[in-house]
Amino acid sequence: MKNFYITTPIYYVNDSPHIGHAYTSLCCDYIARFKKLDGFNVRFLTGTDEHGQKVENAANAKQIKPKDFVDEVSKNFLKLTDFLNLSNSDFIRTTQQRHLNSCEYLWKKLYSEGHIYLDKYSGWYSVRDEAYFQESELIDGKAPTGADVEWVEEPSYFFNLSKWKDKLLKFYQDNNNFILPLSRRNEVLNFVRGGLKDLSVSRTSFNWGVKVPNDPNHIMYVWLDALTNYITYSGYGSNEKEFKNNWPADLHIVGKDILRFHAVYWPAFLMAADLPLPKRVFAHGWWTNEGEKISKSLGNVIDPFKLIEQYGLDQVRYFLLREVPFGNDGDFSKSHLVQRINSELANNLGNLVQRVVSFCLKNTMGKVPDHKNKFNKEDLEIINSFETEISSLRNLIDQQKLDESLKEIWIKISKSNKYIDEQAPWNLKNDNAERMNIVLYCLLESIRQIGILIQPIMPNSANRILDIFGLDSNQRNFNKLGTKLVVGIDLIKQDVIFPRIENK
Ligand code: ME8
Repeated sequence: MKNFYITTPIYYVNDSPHIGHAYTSLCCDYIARFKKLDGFNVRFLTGTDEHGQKVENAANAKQIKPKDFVDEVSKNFLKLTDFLNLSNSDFIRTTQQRHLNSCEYLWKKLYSEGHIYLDKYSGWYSVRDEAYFQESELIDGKAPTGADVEWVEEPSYFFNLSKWKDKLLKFYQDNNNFILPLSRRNEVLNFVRGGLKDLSVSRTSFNWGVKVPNDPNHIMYVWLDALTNYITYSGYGSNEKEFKNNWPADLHIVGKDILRFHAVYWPAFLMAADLPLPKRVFAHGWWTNEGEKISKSLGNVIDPFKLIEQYGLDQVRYFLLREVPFGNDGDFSKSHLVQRINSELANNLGNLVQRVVSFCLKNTMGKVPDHKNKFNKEDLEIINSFETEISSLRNLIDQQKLDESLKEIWIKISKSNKYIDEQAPWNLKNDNAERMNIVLYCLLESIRQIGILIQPIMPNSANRILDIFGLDSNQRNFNKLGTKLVVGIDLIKQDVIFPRIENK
């Protein structure tokens, strides 16, 4: 089996989970589930980023010890993982011993090879971004993200980032698709071409973090600590054999705001440590809420728990994956959500299933009817197009064209809807029962294939569709798309799969 390793960013525990976290995680889950159904040995990692000044400040504000604070808040992210029905293989926390060990191991490696040296930092720092900024980058005295910056002067270890500029540029050139989408790739290239300064990788003005080996007054820069999570999980510094098998990652999915850390700093750290580089970093866009930037001060933060409670998990999963071309910014609008649920889920998909199954329950004694191998051209198009469909889906998923892959499946659904209207089995009932049976067979077979294909998007609803045919779990993988429905099996009725939402 081929390996596939995908990661979400690890989330800061200074705050409650919001739609941005849910979105990144869902996109990864879609890809992870797709790959698993497609026969890959998938590892999918998510977790929480628990160190740094931002988290220490948040704990102080609540007058709680940082460790107690992160233990509490991390639970909310773990709960979200469950709530979103993520198929993650592990949930890493940067306060875990396994992670402290791998951070120390990496530091020692970088230090012993001469890539880290002690000096003094003086410059701007944004706690919200946990990032250093040069004077020239500030806009009206603030970080480009709008976050406040503070002047920091302290002894600091530096990573010799400047030395890696040419090697990074060569790597980007040799690996054209390392950074996607391409527009973001260009931003990164311009940044690196503009010259890299050595990066401060330790702080002394707070305590909450991984202590620098042999110099415990220094706390490792939270981004060096956080990025290391991806190799901690793979067994870096603890299990060489496992690490060889589990690293590099195939895909880091991140938000556009943290691309620089993943596409510049991370590859440079890895090169310096003589480690293979991840195969791809994909940066997705940001959501606004009904046209407005999402922020706590505006009070328009979208709570994923509430959203799912109100509209249903699979409905929200579908909407977030479908609404925005993956990589672009997008706007969250309740009316769009309701519209998509009613038209694409309830009408196009739900109705197709309901109509066909109810008709069979009345007219084929609730069984998969016999086709007698008398398929015509239209029939064969409905039941045999899965090969082109799955290969096109594979292509789209491997380029992270997530929304397009959903469109592709809905084209298949539309074709089945068109077929049912054109073939009109209800008109065949009285004088051509044989033809009616063939048409119904093809529709049921198409529904089975659709059920298989939508599993990574809407696992629960897909299972309910596949339960109609009483299929075992090993009958639900993509390599079973071609095994046609067995004539004569009983159909098991399901309640409405996607109820319509009535607008008040
Ligand atoms: O950055 N729309 O964690 P984080 C879409 N700990 N995505 C959004 C968003 C929005 N409105 N707001 C935030 C960190 N995000 C670090 C990562 S990885 C080694 C360390 C996304 O909790 C954001 O782009 O601040 C990012 O990918 C993710 O939420 C986590 O953000």
